[in-house]
Amino acid sequence: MRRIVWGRATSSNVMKVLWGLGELNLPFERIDVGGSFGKTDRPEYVAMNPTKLVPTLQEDDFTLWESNAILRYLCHAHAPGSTLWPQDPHTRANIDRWMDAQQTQLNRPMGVVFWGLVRTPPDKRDPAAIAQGIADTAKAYGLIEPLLGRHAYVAGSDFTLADIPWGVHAHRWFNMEFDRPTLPNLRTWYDRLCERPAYRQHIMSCPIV
Ligand SMILES: N[C@@H](CCC(=O)N[C@@H](CS)C(=O)NCC(=O)O)C(=O)O
Repeated sequence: MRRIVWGRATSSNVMKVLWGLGELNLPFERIDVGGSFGKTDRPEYVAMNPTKLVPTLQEDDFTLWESNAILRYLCHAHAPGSTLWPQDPHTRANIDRWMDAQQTQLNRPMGVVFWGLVRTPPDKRDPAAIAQGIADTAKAYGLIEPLLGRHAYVAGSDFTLADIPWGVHAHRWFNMEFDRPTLPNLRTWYDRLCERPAYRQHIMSCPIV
């Protein structure tokens, strides 16, 4: 089977999939599209992913888009017994909830901070919007801060899919230059993620651009 990840490695949503594949030890190829690489509006890409966004996963003639759905698919199809996404309904629902919460709670404010500090030249920045984005991001991270004081990972004592969407953004959060509100449990968890080979390879080694 030929497995391809379509998407530039600097995209947070592509990073989730690369990290997940690394955790599962699943081989893949990656093709650069999106951002400065373009090509996401070509008919052959739109046929796979009508949102014209990245990532898209292709396994032979099966294609899937939406990063969190791809992570769940990979576990379901290729690692059904994995502790990344256990089959117990309550455990799995909790993991799914935190994956969704990254999209609904964290993504927007983190995007304001990232675009404001990284993708906008200093003279064009809106300091008030960035400050609000930082406060809102800290509030979103505040949802997992107490959990991380009780157990090592977002959904319990095991590393699971719930850690991946939040963990991709944590690397940016701790490595962009600004005055960070203190979230000690988040920091300890981030340091723990930094020990994982797949995190080092796909998240830490990628420039924040
Ligand atoms: N909900 C989608 C969002 C995908 C998305 O917004 N991708 C961004 C990159 S992080 C994108 O494609 N941006 C345009 C581009 O890179 O050309 C997912 O999780 O996969």
